[in-house]
Amino acid sequence: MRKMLVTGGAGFIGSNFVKMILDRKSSNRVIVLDKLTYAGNIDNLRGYLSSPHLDFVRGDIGNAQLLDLLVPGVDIIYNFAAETHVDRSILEGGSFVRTDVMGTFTLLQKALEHKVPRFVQVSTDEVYGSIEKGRFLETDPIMPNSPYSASKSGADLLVRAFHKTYGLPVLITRSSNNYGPFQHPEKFIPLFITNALEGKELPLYGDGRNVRDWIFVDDNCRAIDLVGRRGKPGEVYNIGAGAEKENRYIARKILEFTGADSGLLKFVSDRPGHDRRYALNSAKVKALGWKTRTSFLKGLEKTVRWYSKNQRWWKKIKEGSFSEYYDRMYGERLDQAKNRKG
Ligand code: NAD
Ligand code: TDX
Repeated sequence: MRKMLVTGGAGFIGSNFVKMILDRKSSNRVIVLDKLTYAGNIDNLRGYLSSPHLDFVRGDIGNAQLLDLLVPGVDIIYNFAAETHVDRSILEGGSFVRTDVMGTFTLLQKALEHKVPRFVQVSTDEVYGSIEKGRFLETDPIMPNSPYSASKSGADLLVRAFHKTYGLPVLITRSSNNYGPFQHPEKFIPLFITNALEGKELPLYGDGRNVRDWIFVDDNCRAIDLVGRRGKPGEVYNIGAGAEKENRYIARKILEFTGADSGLLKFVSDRPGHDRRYALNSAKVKALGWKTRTSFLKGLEKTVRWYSKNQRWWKKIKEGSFSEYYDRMYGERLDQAKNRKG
């Protein structure tokens, strides 16, 4: 029996990961530690909370006393917990530094103190910054451009330092943009799908030609699990599906799949410091035996279907404090877009 500590296990990727592990019906025991911030959602683990293989603890990865209770005897830590939305990091970066940098530091300290044999840091391709041509390799320098990616980079550097200095057996995964069921509707794909389903405008930043390398969440979860089991301590693994798409292409596909009016698409003022393009070389994780199973259009169709069928899940989120955030982030931008036309 392996005992796993999964932080951020009530978020989008973390909850998909935990459910994948529990669905395997092995003897593994999973402890989820999650603060349940605005982005964390206990509903994401519905149907699994009564499992004898799962313990859910609400708490902060920066709480050293709590970690002293949870970490002893753990075989592997997967650190998914983070503040994750670039736009929010532009409005207020403090919580990103506190959780992504300081929280990870506390978790590393406790992993070291309690001699945890494996520590997987779930990082992102955004730490590399933007690339015009070609694809990032694990050996490329870190050049973050947003307070979010700078905080994740800080965490990556601490993780590396704990390996070099103290020999902590760490692994870092850097995946590209995930999409799929249970993603918070603040992010691009679920925001556009749910707005389209509600007949609301789809606010596309800048010229809509920024490129992200999209990966279906299940594919990333399988890769993270593989790196946790077979990866080499001290190493970084890129995880990308090689599905590089312009945002405007995705927006149009979402309009097509939802059957919404194409007039809903609005070009609004750009995100400050907006990275133009992300693309990853994932040969290293492929050499461990991983490959993608879900193509982009299949994954997008599946995702549109999931959001169409699970309206209660996302309406509950959108009707809450999210609406204040939405007005702050998009109100003026959408007004300006209307005035430009008029
Ligand atoms: P998410 O925002 O959906 O979930 C984050 C989870 O962490 C939430 O459940 C939240 O409650 C929890 N959390 C936040 N602060 C915490 C704290 N101090 N202590 C304990 N729990 C806390 O994010 P996600 O999209 O699922 O991302 C998960 C991880 O994957 C993050 O580390 C993110 O940087 C990384 N990542 C995400 C993507 C992506 O496209 N979504 C891509 C690459 C890497
Ligand atoms: O309303 C929008 N309009 C728009 O044009 C939003 C929310 C986004 N966009 C654009 C910005 C990006 O070019 O869509 C693209 C994707 O945006 P996000 O979903 O905010 O993702 P991104 O900024 O690329 O960061 C994501 O991928 C890497 C995650 O949020 C991070 O947590 C992850 O590390």
